[in-house]
Amino acid sequence: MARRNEETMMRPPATTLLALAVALAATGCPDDDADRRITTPRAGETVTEIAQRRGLTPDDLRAAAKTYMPTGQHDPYVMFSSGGHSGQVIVIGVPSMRILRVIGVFTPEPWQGWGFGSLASEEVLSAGDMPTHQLRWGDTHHPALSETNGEYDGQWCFVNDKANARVAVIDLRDFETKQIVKNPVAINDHGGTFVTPDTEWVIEGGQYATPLGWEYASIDDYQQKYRGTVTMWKFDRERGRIDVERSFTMELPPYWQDLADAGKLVSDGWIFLNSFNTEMATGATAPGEPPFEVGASQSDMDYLHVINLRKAVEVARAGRTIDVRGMKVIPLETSIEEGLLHFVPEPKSPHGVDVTPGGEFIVVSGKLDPHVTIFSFQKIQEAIARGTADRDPFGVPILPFDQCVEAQVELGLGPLHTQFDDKGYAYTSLFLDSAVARWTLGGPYQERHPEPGWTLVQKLPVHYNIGHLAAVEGDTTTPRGGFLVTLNKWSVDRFVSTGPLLPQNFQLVDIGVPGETMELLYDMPMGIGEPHYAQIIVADKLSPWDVYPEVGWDPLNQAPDPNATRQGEERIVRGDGRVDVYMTVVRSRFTPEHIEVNQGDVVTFHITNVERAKDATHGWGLGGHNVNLSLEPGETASCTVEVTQPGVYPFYCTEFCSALHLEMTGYLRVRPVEELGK
Ligand code: CUK
Ligand code: CUA
Repeated sequence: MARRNEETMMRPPATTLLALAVALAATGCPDDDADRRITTPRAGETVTEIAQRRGLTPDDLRAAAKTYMPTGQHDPYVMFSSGGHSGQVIVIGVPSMRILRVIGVFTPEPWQGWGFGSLASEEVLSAGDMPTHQLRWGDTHHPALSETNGEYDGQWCFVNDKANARVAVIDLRDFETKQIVKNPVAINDHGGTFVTPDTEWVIEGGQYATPLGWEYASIDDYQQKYRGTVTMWKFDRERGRIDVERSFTMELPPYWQDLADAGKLVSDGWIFLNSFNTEMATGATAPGEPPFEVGASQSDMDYLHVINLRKAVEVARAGRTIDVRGMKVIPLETSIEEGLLHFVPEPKSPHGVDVTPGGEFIVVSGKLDPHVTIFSFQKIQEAIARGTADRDPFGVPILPFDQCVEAQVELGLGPLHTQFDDKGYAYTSLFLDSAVARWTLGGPYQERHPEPGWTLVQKLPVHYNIGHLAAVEGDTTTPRGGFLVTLNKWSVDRFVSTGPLLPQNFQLVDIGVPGETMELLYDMPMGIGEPHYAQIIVADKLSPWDVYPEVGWDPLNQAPDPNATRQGEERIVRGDGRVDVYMTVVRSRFTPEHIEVNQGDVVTFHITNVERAKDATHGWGLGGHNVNLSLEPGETASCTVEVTQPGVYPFYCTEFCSALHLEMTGYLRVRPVEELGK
């Protein structure tokens, strides 16, 4: 069904469009008053007349026909986008570019009751806290869908928090966050999350070097005491959790590790991580000294880190680690001794690192180099076998650039990130050029396209300053092609102004046709933080639940909740300053709806939505207490309130669930201490 959708999306009815094109070419835009063009339709207008009235060109109509999802129809693809400093993950239908859902991850999200009183959400969020204080904000960068054999399997989504070096696990049965782990070694991260082809490991590379384990060290001791990191989080698919005990970190030189990617197929078992500031600049520590911007951009080459993950796992299992705040850390000397880490020079102030679908090549972009550099995995292996006397200041072997490079392709200014399609093309974002470059892969991909390998085919302007880009399953072993979404940082003039803070611009691009035919289709304002990376999955691979499997379900543990309440068994249990309210919810009442407690009581509500109808979600908002729960059909949620302020507090259903939704309310009455005993 969805496959049929895909195909019809790619081929709009040609005859209709041709007729429109002819008609539109013959006339012009009737007037330039945009408002009047919209508000003065005539009865029985044809598509051509509407297009004429609105001043739409044939290209506009083609684009519309490629993106429009008729009412009630589903998108064939789903994009999981990081939410940047919103701290969330945003789920978007492609090609319609409709937001389907925002998933609360690192930042409280009121609609889902995420971090607004629900004990389950507090448990997840507080697991990511610092020992001394709460963290309730995150900066999500790179979502990673779980993979089986290098293909998305639609089961899990991971995402990192750059600000605080945390990783979250989202269960795609209910699209909710189940776990947040705080990295005990690093305080911030960037090169995460990227998964190995069977999701055994979730990679989290560091960013700005700091002393390990959140220690203090003077900036004068940068080279001695500051370190980079990469953490391999072990994912336990059965439990649906990262297993911290079986995870480990590798200590790296104090370069700023940036993006990471896992090898696949021929390069399975290896990890590639690029870096900048191999100059080890320490910034303007005194007036007149060069800022980081200058100091970290001096060298022509930085280092691609080539890591033998399989061997690193053995070394960690053999206990050749030190303990840093409970995390096993492989010391840099051990990595060098065991041959876990090699460097390959990469030009210049690199940003993206992306492994080709078959795992043969590693594509690196240098922000300050107009080329992408393509390294051959096989050549890197041969160079490792050959050995090298060249070492960085920490003793890490540096493989000769010329022995590892396969090709360089000049694309334009500010190349960042690369995606792949099914036709042997690669797509690289050009930040400074504000463009997407389509270029050809060589080697085993040569037969898929007519052009010579390793050549630029087309540059498509985008608006503006593109960061990441995402093609359909474009970083898997089997990319689909079809559509590409560009995640543009600036929107400047693309939308109605909403003041000095502008949305980002997601642009949908048709990449379904080979050659110089990429076509810009649609602008989507993204006014929710600044997304970085996104991944697009075929919608058919997702099989989320319609309602929770049984009434009284605990979504955090995906199991029946011991505090679930059946209808007829609702009750209030009191004792020793504690009150437990076992409540049910159904259209259109709470049972019980009157609860009287004493000032100072600690009241825990265990609320079960007994509905089995799809979409029959209720909310539970309690005035004056910063509490809102979302109760999806079957769900049991709990929430604890310490009632310190006497008064009468209505609670009510926050989802408009039925005709008598407004009647769906109750009172929590808190008797003042002076009244007690009267
Ligand atoms: S990064 Cu933002 S454009 Cu954090 Cu992957 Cu490159
Ligand atoms: Cu339940 Cu409104």
